[in-house]
Amino acid sequence: MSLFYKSATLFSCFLVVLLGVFLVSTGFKPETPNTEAPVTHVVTIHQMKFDPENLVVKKGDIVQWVNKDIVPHDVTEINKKWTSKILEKDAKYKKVITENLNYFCSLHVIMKGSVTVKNH
Ligand SMILES: [Cu+2]
Repeated sequence: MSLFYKSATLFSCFLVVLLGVFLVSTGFKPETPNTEAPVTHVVTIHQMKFDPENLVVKKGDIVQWVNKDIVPHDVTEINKKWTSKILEKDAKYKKVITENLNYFCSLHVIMKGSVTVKNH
């Protein structure tokens, strides 16, 4: 093997390593779909309020309502498309959020909340 050939091979190896380092440093991940694991957001119901009242989530995230009042509440879609069961103290209700949501408590109609889907 000539000296030229040897150094050319060595140089190619060096380029491959350099490319690897470059790709890693730029955060390149082959065939990684642009999805993140869903996050669970907790809305606490206390003192006759949903807290936080207005929540921003990513599509596919989960919202879990927890009733911390001593009186029962529920979570009802604003147009009554669906409702949770009545939530006694410490009861929980979970929902996967795929679109914007406005809701209220059908037992105390002044209690309202919203979930906004944002994908950035
Ligand atoms: Cu209520």
